[in-house]
Amino acid sequence: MYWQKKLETMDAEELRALQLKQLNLSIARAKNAPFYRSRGLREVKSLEELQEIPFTTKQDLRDGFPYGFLAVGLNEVVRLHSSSGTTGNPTVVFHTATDIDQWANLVARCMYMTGVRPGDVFQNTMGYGLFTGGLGFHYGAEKLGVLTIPIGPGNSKRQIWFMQKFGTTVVHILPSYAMHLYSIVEELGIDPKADLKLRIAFIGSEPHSDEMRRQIERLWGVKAYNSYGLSEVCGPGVAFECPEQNGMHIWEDSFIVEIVDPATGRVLPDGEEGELVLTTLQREAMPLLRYRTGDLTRILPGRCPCGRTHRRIERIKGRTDDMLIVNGVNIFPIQIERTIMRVPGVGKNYLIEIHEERHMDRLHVKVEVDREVFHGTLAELTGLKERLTEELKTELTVTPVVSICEPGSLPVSEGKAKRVVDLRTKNK
Ligand code: DLL
Repeated sequence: MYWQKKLETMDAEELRALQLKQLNLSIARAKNAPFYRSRGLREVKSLEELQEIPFTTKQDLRDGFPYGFLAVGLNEVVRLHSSSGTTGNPTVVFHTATDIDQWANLVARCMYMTGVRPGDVFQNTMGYGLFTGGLGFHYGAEKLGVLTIPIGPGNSKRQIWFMQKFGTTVVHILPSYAMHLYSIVEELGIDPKADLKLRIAFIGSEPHSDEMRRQIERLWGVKAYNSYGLSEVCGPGVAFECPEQNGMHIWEDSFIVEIVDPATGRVLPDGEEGELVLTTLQREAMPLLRYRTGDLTRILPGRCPCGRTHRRIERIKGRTDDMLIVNGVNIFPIQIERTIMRVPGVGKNYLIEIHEERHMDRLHVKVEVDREVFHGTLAELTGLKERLTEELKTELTVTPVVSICEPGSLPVSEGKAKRVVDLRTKNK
């Protein structure tokens, strides 16, 4: 059963007692890893004492490459995953058989929460291999007892063919790919609502706005659930939306959650926005203590009407290093997405470019429009461009240069979407 009622609805005090017990186990395990051994860790008497332990950063993981964080013997490790670093050593994460099982359990719990049951047909379009999106969901879905199609990413026509032939009901997909795949469905003259059996989409692994989620739901005729995770602490299955679709429950029997000020590292109270810091409570091969995820969010106050007591984090706003500074103004790409998605007929794909023009930054926003819109009159297109410019200016306080682009003309990547191209020489 993956409605784990006792664990999922535990009262706060009980949950804290469980966390403290597990935290000391994690500390004891971590001491076996060369990195933590050198930190002289000791047992903690209360959860508050966790704050005395220094943070672990992505740089620490890179410096500890390849085995510096391994806390068990190699004979106990059954798998490694890695995150796609752009510079330097990649981040490598090890798993024991128990780690894999516990991770699958979390994913199964997430899927069950949204109503997936044996008898569903689950198409997993995320990448298999070192990336955790594919295998993470695969093991979770099989554990739940659901027919799983390990199709992986790409080959859009084949994706749709599988959906039709096998009557796929649940899909795991990058939000950017869900938008792109819709354009292929359209091209093929298929109406997903009438011709497919899809009812649920799991979307995650990259920042996306609620507006984009609602578009995906509307276009595909599904309920789309936000799914958050990172390979350093397992992969998908860390935090997930319940049917309320209001924030993601973060599984506090497996992780201790802190939100800190990214500049000072000070722990912030619930409700304040900051960087998410995670401590693993179950992991054997590679426990992490106070890992700085780099992701910006906040803990939503109050209890969720669904009855689960594990706290909810708000949709990820971006990473601390995603923030763009355009002529001194701070901008998160997601603000741009949110704004363009609100305009009908716009935004299935978009690209943000920052140019340098006469020593000033210039923000360019390129947006694809729907085919009917693109073939509209010049006056209509000019009107649309003006409206987008105006709305972006109101949201960002910076006036962008908006370009209207033909559907299918902007780059599509097989993995996570690359939404920002910074062409400023000072950022090279
Ligand atoms: O992206 C794990 C995953 C796979 C999550 C499939 C959900 C679905 P990494 O490749 O290590 O792992 O990237 C982790 O992606 O720190 C966030 O910055 C970002 N991210 C993940 N989920 C979300 C989300 C997987 N729902 C990094 N919203 C994280 C926004 C997300 N950003």
